[in-house]
Amino acid sequence: MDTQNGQVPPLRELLGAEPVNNWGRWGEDDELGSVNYLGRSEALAGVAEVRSGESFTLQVQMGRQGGEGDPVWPGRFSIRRKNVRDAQKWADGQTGLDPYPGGLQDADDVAEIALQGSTQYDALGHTWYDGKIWNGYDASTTAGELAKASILPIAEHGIVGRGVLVDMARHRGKRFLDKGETFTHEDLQAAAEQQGVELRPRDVLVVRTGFIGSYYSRDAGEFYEDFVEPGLTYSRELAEWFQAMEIPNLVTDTIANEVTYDPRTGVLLPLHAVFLRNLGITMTEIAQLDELADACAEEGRWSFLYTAAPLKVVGGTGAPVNPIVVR
Ligand code: UVW
Repeated sequence: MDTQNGQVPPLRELLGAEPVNNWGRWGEDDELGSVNYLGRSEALAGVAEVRSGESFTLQVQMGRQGGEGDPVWPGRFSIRRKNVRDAQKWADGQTGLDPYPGGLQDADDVAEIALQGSTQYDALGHTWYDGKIWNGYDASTTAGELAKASILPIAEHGIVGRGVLVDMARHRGKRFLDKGETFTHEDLQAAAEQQGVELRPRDVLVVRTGFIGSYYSRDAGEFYEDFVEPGLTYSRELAEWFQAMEIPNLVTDTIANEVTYDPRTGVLLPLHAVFLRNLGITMTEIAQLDELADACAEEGRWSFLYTAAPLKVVGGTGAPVNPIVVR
């Protein structure tokens, strides 16, 4: 790691005094960012990709039984779900379970969830630096709940468009990328070219590393050890490419959408600052892309209708989602 005096530079230094930026592009009140790019013609461009009607859901299971828990960013927890009504509780005569007229019985449950603890959309106000979030709102607006740039405007809008899957793992002849393995926007373009798919402006960019899929076949201790995911790395050219391509949404099968530490400087998650704060690109993490990738590879067809509706959590920093792709 080439850090000056072993120091990790601040994001301001890494991204520059004048970072690639979309602030103000949709007005000073904007909270949607690059999702503004998705309108009727983008939805129709997605619909135009549908051939067979085959559909895929991209969320990982929440609260998987018999495993080590769901894959989450270290420190977060998997859903904690419990029944408050069920056949056993009816049989036990639990207080509060008064019989319904007619004898109908039911099961009911409650859950504590990390809103970023499953496949999820990140709100634009989820991460920041230098005291400013997306569009220049003050970071103090995040106190208690996100008063600005929460997940709500994105959830109210929804995501519908042409999606393209770029399979970096297949491109590199691997089942899944290694910990800390990096790639650039140029690698994405080369992989797309090899797949024979055109990346068009305003596409929802879906990138497969195989990493989340690998969680289910490896030891959880080994998966989390020295936690460094594979993914995109920051360069100014990459930020400019995402801006020029008007990418509204990046979807990956990793927990945090990018290589965990910038390999050159050691900065943690610099693309969270570039995409969410500066460009207003919402990020979808922990997607399960393996089945979709197999189907795309079988037919050599990598574009589709992508739809997603994160939950409408008022003030949320993100929200769980089960995106649906139709091919
Ligand atoms: C962090 O906030 C650290 O990551 P994520 O965007 O994956 O939730």
